[in-house]
Amino acid sequence: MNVSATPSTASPAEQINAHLLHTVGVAPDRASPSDLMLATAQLARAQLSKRWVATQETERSQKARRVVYLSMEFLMGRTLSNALAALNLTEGAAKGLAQHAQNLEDIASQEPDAALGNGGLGRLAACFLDSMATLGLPSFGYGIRYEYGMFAQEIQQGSQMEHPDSWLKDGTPWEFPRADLTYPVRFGGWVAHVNDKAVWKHAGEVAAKAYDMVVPGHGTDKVSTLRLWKAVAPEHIDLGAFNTGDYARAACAKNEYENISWVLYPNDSTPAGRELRLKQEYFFVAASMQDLIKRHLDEHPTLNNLAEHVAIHLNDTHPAIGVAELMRILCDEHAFDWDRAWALCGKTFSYTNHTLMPEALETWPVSLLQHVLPRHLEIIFRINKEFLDHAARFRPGDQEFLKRLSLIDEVGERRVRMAHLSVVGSHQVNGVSALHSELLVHTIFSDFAALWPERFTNMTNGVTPRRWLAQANPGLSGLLDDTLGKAWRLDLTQLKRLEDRLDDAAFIEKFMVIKRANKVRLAHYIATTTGVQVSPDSLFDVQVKRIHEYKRQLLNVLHVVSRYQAILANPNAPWVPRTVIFAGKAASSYVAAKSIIRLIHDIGQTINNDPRVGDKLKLVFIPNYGVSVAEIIMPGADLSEQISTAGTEASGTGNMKLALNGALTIGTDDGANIEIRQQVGDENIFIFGLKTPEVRQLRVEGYHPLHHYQNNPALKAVLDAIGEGQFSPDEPERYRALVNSLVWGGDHYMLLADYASYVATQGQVDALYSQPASWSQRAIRNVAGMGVFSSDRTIGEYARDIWHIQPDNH
Ligand code: 26V
Repeated sequence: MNVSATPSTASPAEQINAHLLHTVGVAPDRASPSDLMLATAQLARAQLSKRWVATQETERSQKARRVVYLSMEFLMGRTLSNALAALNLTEGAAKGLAQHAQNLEDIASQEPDAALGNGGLGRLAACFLDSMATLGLPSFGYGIRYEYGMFAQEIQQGSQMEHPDSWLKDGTPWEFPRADLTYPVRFGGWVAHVNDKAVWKHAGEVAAKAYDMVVPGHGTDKVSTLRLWKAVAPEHIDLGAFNTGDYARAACAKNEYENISWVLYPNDSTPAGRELRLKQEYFFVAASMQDLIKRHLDEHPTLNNLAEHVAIHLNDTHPAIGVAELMRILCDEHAFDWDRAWALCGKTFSYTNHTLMPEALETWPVSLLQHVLPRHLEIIFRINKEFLDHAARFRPGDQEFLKRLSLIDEVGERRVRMAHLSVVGSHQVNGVSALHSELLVHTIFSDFAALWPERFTNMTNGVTPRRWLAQANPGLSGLLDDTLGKAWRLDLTQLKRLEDRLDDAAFIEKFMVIKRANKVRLAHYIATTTGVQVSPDSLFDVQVKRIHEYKRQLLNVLHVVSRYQAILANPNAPWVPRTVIFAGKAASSYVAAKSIIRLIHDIGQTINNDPRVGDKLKLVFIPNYGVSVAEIIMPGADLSEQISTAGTEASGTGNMKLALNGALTIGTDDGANIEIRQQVGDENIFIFGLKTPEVRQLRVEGYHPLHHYQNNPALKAVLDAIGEGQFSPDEPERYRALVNSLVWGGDHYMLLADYASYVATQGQVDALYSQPASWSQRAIRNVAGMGVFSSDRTIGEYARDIWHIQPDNH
C-alpha cells in the first residue's frame, strides 16, 4: 500500500491510507472498521475545510446578506456518506475501502448519529441546512453542542429503557473547534438605572466556545456552517479552591457552569420551572447574537444597517429570548433609542411555529426570568406595554382582547408567553403546512391575525432528497437516474416525469424488484434487532415517529388486534399477509406513551408466536428509532401510517420521506397529508376518518366514546381483549387504565370515533395490495408527486418571501 503520497494529489485510496498512518495513527494493514471510518472522514474533512474557507471569503468580500437559523435542535444523523456524496468522493472512497476488504456502507455505519434533537423539529432543521448549502444561501445555523443528545432506547421485556447517548465519547472527526471564538454569557444579578441608562449587574458568567460543523452543498462548492456552542467555565473560576488543592470543589464549580450544554432536553419536560432549560436557551442565543454582531461590525461600521444584512429565524419559540437580547444589545450597549431599536428588531426576526398542542407552548414564570435574566424581563415588560398601547388603539375599550394578546399570562403564577413575544418581535410568522398555518390564524394567533393579517403565512415543510432518496435508497436512485437522468437530486420536480412510465410494464417490474430488495434488507434488520423473522412478501405497514397519544399509535394497535381476532375466527379466508412495523421513542416521563410501547410488544409476543397466524400477521417494534434507523426503514415500507387526529399534526415529514420512497399513505386529513393527497390524487392515497371541522364540531356537541364501544362489536371485542389482559396474562390489569382512558376517560384523540372508518380503509389497502402491479403503479404515482416536498422548495420560499435573500446558485 502506498502511504507516502501527498494527500492533495493522491487518489482517495492513497489518502485514506495516509490518514490512517498520519491522523488516526494505525498501520493501514491493521486498520479496524472504526479506524477506516475515521480515515475516510478525514479525506472528506480536508476538502470541506477548503470549501468552508472559500465560501466564507466570498461571503465576506461580497458583504452578503445572510440568514441566521437559531434552533435548539439539529438532528443531523451520520455525516460520512452525505459528505462523500456532496464531494463526489463516494466512488473513490469505496474503492479505497475495498482494498481493505470493506464496503462503504459497513464502514459508514461505524459512525454514531449526531442526535441533537427530539424529532420532527430537529430533523427539519437538519434538512434545511442541507438545502441552504445546496442553494448556495449565505447561512449559519446556530445551536448547542450537547454532550449527550437524544437518549438511546433499548427494549427490555417489552419496556423502554433509556441510556445516555454519549455520541462524543470517541471524539468526532466532523467538528472544527474555533479556539478564538469564545464569548461571555451572563446570568442573574440585578439592574441599576443610572441617568436613564440601564446597567445589568450580572451575578455569573459562563464562556460559550464555538465548534463548527461544515454542511456541504450538493452540486456546488458552497457550504453552510452549523455553529454549536459549548459551555465552558470561565478561566478564573474558583482558583482559590484549585490553588489550595481542593480539586473536588474546583471541579464542582466547573460543572455548575458546564452543565448548561450537557444534555438535550426531552420534549416531555414541560418548560415550567426548568431553570437549566431557560439558561440553555439564553446561552446559545446570547453567544449567537454576539457572534453575528461581531461579524457585522467586521464588515460594516455601524449596526444601523443590521437588518439589511442579516435575517434571524426563530425555529419555534425556543430562541425567542433573542428578541429581548437584541433590544438589550442595541439599547444598552450601542446607545440606540427604543423606537429605532424596535424597528430594527422587527425587520430582523421571523418565527416558525411547529405545534398547536397547548402543552408544548412555552411560557416562563416571571419570577424565574427575574432571577435568571432580570434585564430581559424589564425589556419584555416594556415591549408588552408599547404593544398593548398599540393594540388598545385598534379595539378601544376591549380589555379581554388585550388580556388575550398580552405577553404576560396573569392567571395564577404570572408567566411570559414566548409565542406572543415571538409574534410581536417578528415581521413574519409561519406554520409548517397549509392546514396548520390556517389553524394558527383561527386559533392560538387569531387576535394577532386581526391586528396584523399580513404577518402570517405558510411554508409547507420538505425533506432533503439527497439523504432521504439518494443516500437511503440507492436502488430506487439508480432506477431514477436511468429513467430521468441525475438532475432530480437538485430539482425534485423532475420526478413528475415518472408519470410517463405508469403503463410501462418493464419499469413497474424494476420498481417492484427494488422495493422487494429494500424489504429484504429491512427484514434482516428486523431479525437482528428484534429476533422476529418477517416475510418480505408480506405488506410492510409502517408507523415510525415519536410515540404520542395524538399520533394515535394505539389506533393502529386496535386495528392489529381486530385483524388478529378476525384471522382466528376465519383462518382460511384469503388474508393478505401483513407485517406491522412500529418504531419511535416515548418521552421518559410519558407514562401513557411507554404503556403503548409495552402493549405493542405484548401483542407482538402473542401474535408472532401463535401458530394459527403464521405469516398472515406479524407485529414488530424496532428499537432506537433515529435518523440512521429511518434510512433503513423508509425504503422498505409499503404502507405509511399518518393517522393523527385531524387538526393535531402540524405537518409531519416522515409522511413525505415514506411517499418519496414509494409507500402509499393511509392517513387522516391532517397536516401535510392533505397536500400529499393534492399532489398524488385521491385515488392514490387512503384518507379516512373525521376531518378537522368535524373533530371540532364533535367536541362542541359532546363526544361519547362509550357509544362506539357499545355499538361496534368488533371494537368492543378488541378493547375487552386488551383491557382484560388477554395479551398480558401474567398481569391482567396492565392495560386496564389505557383502555379505560378511551372508553370512560373521554378518548381525547377520538380513536373510537375513527376506528370503523380506519378498519374499513385497511380493507381497501388489502384489496389493492393483492394486485401487485396496480399497487406498484400507485406507489410510482406517489413518488412522481413528491417533487414539491423537497426542502429545496421550502427553503427557496423562505429565502424569497421571508428572508429576502437571493440564493446564489438558482
Ligand atoms: C417542545 C419542547 C418543550 C420543552 C422541552 C423541549 C421541547 C422540545 C420540542 C418541543 C416541540 C416540538 C415540536 C415539534 O417537533 N413539532 C413538529 O415539527 C415538525 C416540523 O415542523 C412537524 O412536521 C411535526 O408535525 C410537528 O409535530
